[in-house]
Amino acid sequence: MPSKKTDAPKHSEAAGTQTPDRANTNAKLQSLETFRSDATGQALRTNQGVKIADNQNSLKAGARGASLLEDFILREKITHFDHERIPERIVHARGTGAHGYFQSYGCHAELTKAGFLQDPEKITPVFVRFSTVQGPRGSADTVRDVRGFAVKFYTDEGNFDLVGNNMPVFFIQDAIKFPDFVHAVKPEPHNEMPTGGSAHDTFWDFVSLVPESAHMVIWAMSDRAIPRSLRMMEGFGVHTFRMINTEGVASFVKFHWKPRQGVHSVLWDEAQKLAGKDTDYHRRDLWEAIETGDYPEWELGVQIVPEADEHRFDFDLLDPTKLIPEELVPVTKLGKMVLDRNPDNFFAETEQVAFCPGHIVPGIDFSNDPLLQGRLFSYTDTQISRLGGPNFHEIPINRPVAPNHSSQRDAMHRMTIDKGRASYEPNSIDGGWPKETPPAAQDGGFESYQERIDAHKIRQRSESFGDHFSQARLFFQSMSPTEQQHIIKAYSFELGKVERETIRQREVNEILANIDLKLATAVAANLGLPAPKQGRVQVKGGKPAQSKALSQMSHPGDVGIKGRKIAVLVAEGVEAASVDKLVKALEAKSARPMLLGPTSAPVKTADGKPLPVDASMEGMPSIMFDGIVVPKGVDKALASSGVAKHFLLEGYKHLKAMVLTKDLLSSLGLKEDKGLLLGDEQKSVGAFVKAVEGHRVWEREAAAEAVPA
Ligand code: HDE
Repeated sequence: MPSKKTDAPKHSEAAGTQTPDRANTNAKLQSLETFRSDATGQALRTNQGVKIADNQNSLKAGARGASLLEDFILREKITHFDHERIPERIVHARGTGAHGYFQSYGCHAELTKAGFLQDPEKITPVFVRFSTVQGPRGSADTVRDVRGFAVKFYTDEGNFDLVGNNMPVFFIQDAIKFPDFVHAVKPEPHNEMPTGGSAHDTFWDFVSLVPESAHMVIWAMSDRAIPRSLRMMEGFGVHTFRMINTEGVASFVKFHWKPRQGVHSVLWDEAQKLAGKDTDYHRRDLWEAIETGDYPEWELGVQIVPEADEHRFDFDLLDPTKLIPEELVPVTKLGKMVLDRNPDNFFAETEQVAFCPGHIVPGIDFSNDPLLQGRLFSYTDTQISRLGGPNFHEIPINRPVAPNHSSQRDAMHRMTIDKGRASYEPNSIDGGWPKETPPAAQDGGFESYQERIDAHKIRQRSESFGDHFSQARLFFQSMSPTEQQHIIKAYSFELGKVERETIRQREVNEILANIDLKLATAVAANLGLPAPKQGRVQVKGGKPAQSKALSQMSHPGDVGIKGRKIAVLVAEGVEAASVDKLVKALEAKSARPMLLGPTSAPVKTADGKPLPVDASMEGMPSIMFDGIVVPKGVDKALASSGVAKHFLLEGYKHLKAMVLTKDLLSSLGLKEDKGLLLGDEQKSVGAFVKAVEGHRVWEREAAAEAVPA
């Protein structure tokens, strides 16, 4: 049958769709990785290499006898098991990773001397870890939260970690407030609730008292916080960094990742349901996309500001609660990243990967952003307790591909056996090796940007960090009406879960009223609070007044419906030819159609043959799909099934593109619209594909309100 198998192909099959160049590079990289262990054809042994004859029974005095302490096989196995867990990350504990590569679009020598940005022929391996922030390792993927977007570039000059998020700003301006912020957003200390969300008193207490958080909080209340897929998120370096060329000329840069799949979200109702029905929704989506060869792709770009223009803006480039509107400084694309290989082992790779914003290479440097400066310390520090000592750079996933020799020695879990007698520099005993490389040499050593500093040692927030509302306002006013409504609903939902009325009122009066009075009034009404007359803060209102790039609607992507999941509902009596046509048409567009039946058993077609299905409608509800199509011959069977009707009505409510038959449409009581099409498969598929490309049928929102959830 034409249905695409849900059993994802194995690695090697997916690799078959890679370009020969890429397959070679992957094979070469993997052959260097001698630490990857494959037990196929190997005997079971103890950790000391002794072959094991019986892995079913411990050693006892007689078959019913007492266990014997001398059973070193039992003791070794249980001891290792007892220590299998390591501490999860204090934030960003829930994550998923993938391997891939980065390729520069050209030579960017004018901007930076970083080697991986000089040559379009060069392939730089990367490992990416996406994450949520608040929840523990086992929490749900689709909670409302910021997403981590951390990329490790294994460059020839050492590892470069771009440890960003899917939102371009942050909650606080100074690292000293980070523990306070994290304590406020994490589950409350007395009862460890809620898991994975910010809808609780301590979070809203903190952010309503700290106006610098206003901008990031409105991003977190927007659809950006409930992505449809990790493949459909933008990424941002957040802080201002520097890039430096061979002449020593520096520019300020802000990093951006632009997904070719577009920037899309699920609806809040879907997000909540998915958290229960598929906790691993994002993880699974990324994994399956890579296994089936739909490799997600992002373009790396930078906004470039010459050093001389540092003070050109009405905000401070060093303030991490501000973005540079793309209308003021457009994004220059430098290269692309493709994720094309799933990890072999979650723990060894995704869990043990250790990112640090301080991992940079020649040609890249920091700015004085006080949040970034704190991060430079924090990440290495946290790895020492999480990964058990300072040798975590020797764990395979963290090892640079560049050679690494130093006089650092010993410590817990040291893997390298350093030869030679001199573990100090300078030395004459080992010929002076390893030696420094002057920055001016070919492939020179790292040199910090020589920034002149002449200042008082002082604890003070710069006045230029003082405007907390202009960009939050810019964000709200740049949203489409639909996106604005979603933001109003998100604040209302979250604040509705806050027990203390003083906190709700404070957020409305002291924060929202300063962002936008319409927003504050609507949220106040939903909470039954008096509406504020005006904001208390005189907001400057920066330029521009609107930034189109902030709206997700401006990022539809350019890969059509590639990798989108489409449900094809089948039941007894289905016309096989109709299914065939639909599936072929969708596959021709690189979408992923799946046949769903009343159960997981094959259904009988109109000509009496069994048609295997991929899953049942209950097992894979409509929230897991981007569109729904109904082939011919199943009207009656679907109209008389509660599960099928729920599937279709829920899909309609969630604004999915659908192809239905006339009879089914009227028995569901729905009306045709731009994305609800009547099939004949052939005529409707073109319009259906267009509607899926649009992600959701936004025009349907008002009509869908009336349909029960
Ligand atoms: Fe992090 N952050 N962070 N953070 N962060 C961590 O490092 C920290 C910040 C981000 O997939 C921790 O290895 C401080 C901004 C990501 O492994 C920790 C401050 C941004 C990840 C830490 C910040 C991030 C982390 C926890 C304020 C976006 C996950 C475990 C000064 C630009 C990386 C770990 C992964 C992880 C500290 C603020 C992104 C505790 C002190 C701003 C994507 O070191």
